[in-house]
Amino acid sequence: MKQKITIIGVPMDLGQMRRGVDMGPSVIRYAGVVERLEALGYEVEDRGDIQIGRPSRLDVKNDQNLKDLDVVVKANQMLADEVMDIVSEGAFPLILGGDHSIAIGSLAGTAKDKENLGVIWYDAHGDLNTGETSPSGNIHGMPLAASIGLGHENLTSIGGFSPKVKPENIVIIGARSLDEGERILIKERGIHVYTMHEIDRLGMSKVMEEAAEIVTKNTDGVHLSLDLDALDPNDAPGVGTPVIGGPTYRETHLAMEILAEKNIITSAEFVEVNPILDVKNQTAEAAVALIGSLFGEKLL
Ligand code: 4U7
Ligand code: MN
Ligand code: MN
Ligand code: MN
Repeated sequence: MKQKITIIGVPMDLGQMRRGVDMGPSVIRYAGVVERLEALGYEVEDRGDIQIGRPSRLDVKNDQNLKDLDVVVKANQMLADEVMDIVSEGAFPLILGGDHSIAIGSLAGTAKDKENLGVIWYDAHGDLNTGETSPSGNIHGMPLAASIGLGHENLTSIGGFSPKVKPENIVIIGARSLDEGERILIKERGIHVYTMHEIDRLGMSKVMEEAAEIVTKNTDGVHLSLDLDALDPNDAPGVGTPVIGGPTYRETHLAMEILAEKNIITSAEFVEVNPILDVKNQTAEAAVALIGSLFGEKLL
């Protein structure tokens, strides 16, 4: 029997400044995610959305260059608890964002009972900033750093343990916008990164083969964190921080198909879809099509 898939939505937009990404879970549902998975023969439970609080004023930085920290922390704690519960039921957690700050809670929930979680971070960015290195103070640029134990304690301690993942078990794919502090960290900690240069040179197929090998070496599960801004903005225009020159819709499908073939992913999140910036729900529809491929949909 196929593993049950449990969906949880996280309508979070406080990790960055473009309003609208809180509607991500909703538009991904409208694009037919449940129906798509059911058509593949899965039992799907949709638990609805985590309740996100509102700060009295938006985008206010604290003295450590972190915007809306308290509300982001609270939502992530709730998400972590929810994901732990889904995992304990034996279901596959499929998390719909929301901005990428929610990966802190996703990883807290999925890493809880694992010795070594592997992570595929499919993103135009590294998301390895801390309050000290961030040029923006936006927490959606910090979740991967927080998950390896770096940054504000309220972020690193979500779920009650830290770190969630070891740097050597992480592979970033699609990077083309890295800040100075992130570059230093990548080198210091030995994080594996396939930038657009390697994707162009090796091709997506080889990149995914290598990435799959890295994240399954000595690990007991693999989380896929897919930021829709990883895709070229021509194929995914509905994102708050687009960067030209990304992998295409087709290349990203291939990436998902290879992950499906290898059957290594144990939890996944699709984040940063912003319908206000989208063109006819194209980005949400891309997310749903990619989810289909990740769960084994084939053309023939
Ligand atoms: B996303 C940025 F400076 N690095 O920290 C920052 F370029 O989750 C962007 O990948 C972060 O979309 C993008 O603000 C975060 C910036
Ligand atoms: Mn990004
Ligand atoms: Mn991101
Ligand atoms: Mn983004």
